[in-house]
Amino acid sequence: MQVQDLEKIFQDKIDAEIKIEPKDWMPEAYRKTNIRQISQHAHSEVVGMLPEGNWISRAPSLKRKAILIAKVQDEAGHGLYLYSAAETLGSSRDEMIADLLSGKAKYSSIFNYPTLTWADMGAIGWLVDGAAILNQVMLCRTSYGPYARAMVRICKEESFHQRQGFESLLVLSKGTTEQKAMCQDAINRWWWPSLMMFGPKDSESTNSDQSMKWKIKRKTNDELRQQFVDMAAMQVKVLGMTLPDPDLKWNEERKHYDFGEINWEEFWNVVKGNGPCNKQRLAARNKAHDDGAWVREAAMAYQAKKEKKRNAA
Ligand code: FAQ
Repeated sequence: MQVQDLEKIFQDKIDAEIKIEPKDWMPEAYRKTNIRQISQHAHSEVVGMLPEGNWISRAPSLKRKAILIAKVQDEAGHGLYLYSAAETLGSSRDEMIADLLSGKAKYSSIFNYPTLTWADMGAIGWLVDGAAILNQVMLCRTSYGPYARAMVRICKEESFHQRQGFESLLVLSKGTTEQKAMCQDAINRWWWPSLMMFGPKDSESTNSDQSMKWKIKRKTNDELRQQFVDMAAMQVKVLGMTLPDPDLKWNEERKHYDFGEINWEEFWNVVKGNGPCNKQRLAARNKAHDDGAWVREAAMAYQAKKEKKRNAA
């Protein structure tokens, strides 16, 4: 069969909402785009454990500590489902992890910001998980089967994460003057980086057009960002706090909130590795990988021993 015919069958399937599965024929660029996006997503979950892990030992109560440990553990699990989904496309986990550790692979810009106070745990839950969910609900319907199925469970957990973050901020927002100020300060610092999570403006997004045609993405970066702004602008009122944007204003004609210009220079600077914590994050991941070498070696030795026994039997 000619490549054009295969391409037509492939696109027809996508148009008919039939999932693409690992053994199906797919254009090489579709495979590559999925490996890129899924592995970046997996790396984000794994690096995303670091800013919150920083507060486990300093959580203000046993309840908050238990919740935070469970949340960080969930992120590790998400990373593992996603690496597995990417492996079905022919990329090995070792390769993907090597690319993360060398700094070649990208991960979400948001995790290169520091977590300075306890309120940051609430702000990450509310804003960062909130932004992640909007994007991930869309990905439950992505065209590549293993990615879509991984996202279903991830979304259930992320929605719990978001609610716990909001609840944690709600408690602070009703607390002492210092707690209220800490809550507002965390919102101020996490707001703009959360908007950047959705990626560059549609006009600057190099991958969006093709990814929309292949239904890898179902909504554009700007559409999702607007949805997020509309949601947060309402929810912040419940907290009795404000979002740090003087241009944020309901637009009756558009039926959406208008909002100010994102600092794209800052975004690209962080993406290129020069954010406040990029070097620290990569150093922490490299150290964890090196420190865990003996565990991987022991697991491999155990597996080899089991196989030897099985073959001898
Ligand atoms: N950071 O053409 P586009 C989470 C890159 S999970 C860094 O628009 P695309 C859970 C992009 O890769 C958060 N780089 O790209 C959690 C591309 O470069 P490339 C992660 C970014 O792929 C919560 C270039 O810019 N979620 O938070 C970013 O069509 C709390 C041009 O951009 C996902 O990964 C960025 N923010 O759209 C964990 C979801 N944005 O690769 C712990 C899956 C863009 O060509 C605690 N990913 N770039 O060299 C996606 O949906 C998409 O990849 C987008 C970007 C929407 C992120």
